[in-house]
Amino acid sequence: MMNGSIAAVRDAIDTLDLDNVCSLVQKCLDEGLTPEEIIEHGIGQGLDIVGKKFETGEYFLADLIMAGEVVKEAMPILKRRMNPGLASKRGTVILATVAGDIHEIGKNIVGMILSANGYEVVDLGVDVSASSIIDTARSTGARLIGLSALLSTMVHSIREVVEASRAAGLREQVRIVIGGACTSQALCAEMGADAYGETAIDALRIFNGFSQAA
Ligand code: B12
Repeated sequence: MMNGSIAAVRDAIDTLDLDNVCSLVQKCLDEGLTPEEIIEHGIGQGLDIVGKKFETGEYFLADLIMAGEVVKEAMPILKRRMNPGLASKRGTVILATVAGDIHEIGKNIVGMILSANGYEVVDLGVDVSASSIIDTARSTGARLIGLSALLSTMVHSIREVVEASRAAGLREQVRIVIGGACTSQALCAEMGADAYGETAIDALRIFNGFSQAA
C-alpha cells in the first residue's frame, strides 16, 4: 500500500494545491522516505494525473506550467538528501532533452539520480541539437548519452542524434539511452538507439550495465 505522505504529495499536485507541495515533500523526508520513492510515487504520479487532466480538457496549459514550476521548486529539497560524490566515479553521462522539446523535469530527475550514484553528469539542458550533443561527446570523451523526449512530434530528433554519432565516427563507442513519456522499447528499435528506460531508476540500472561492459 502506498505511504500516506507520498499519496499526499501526489494528491496535492493532482488537485493543484501547489502551495503545499514543498512542505509535503519535506514531511516525507522527515518520515524517512527516500528521494527516489518520493519522486517515483509522489511527484511522478501527480504530474501524470495533471497531464491526463490536461489531455481531457479539465486542466489548462497554465495549470501544467504551474505544476511544472512547483516541482522544480521541490527538487532542491530532494537533492540535498541525495549524496553526490560518495560513490566512485562510474563514468560521464551526457543528458539532454531532444531538439524541439522543452520538458525538463524528468531529465533533471534522471540527472540527480545518476549524479547521486557516482556519475559525472553533463546536462546540456532542453531543446538540444544533435550536433551539440555529439560535439560534447567528442570534446569530453563521454561515451554514455541519455536523451529525454516527451513530445511524439519530436521523436525524429532521437534518430538525428543516432545519425550524428554515426557521421562523427562515434556510433560504435557511444551508448544512446532514451526515456520520457512518449518513448518505448519499440521506438528505441525504430530510432536505432541502444536502450529504453521507463523510469529514472531504470536509467541508473541501464547506465550501470553499459559502464560495466565498457
Ligand atoms: C509538466 C509538463 C509540461 C511543462 C514542462 C515544464 C518543465 N519545465 O519541464 C510545460 C507546461 C512547459 C509543458 C509544455 C508543453 N507540453 Co507538456 N507536459 C507536462 C506533463 C504534465 C508532465 C511531464 C513531466 O514533467 N512528468 C514528470 C516526469 C518526472 O516524468 P517524465 O518526464 O516522464 O520522466 C520520467 C520518465 O519518463 C523517465 N525519463 C525521462 N527522461 C528520461 C531519459 C532517459 C535516458 C531515461 C532512461 C528515462 C527518462 O524518468 C523520469 C522519472 O522516472 C506531461 C504529461 C505526462 N503525462 O507526461 C505533459 C505532456 C508531455 N505535454 C504535452 C504537450 C502537448 C505540451 C505542449 C506542446 C503544450 C502546448 N500545446 O504548448 C508544450 C510543449 C512545448 C515544447 N516545445 O516542448 C503532451 C505531449 C503529447 C505527446 N505525446 O506528444 C503531454 C503528454 C500532456 C498531454 N497528455 O497532452 N508541458
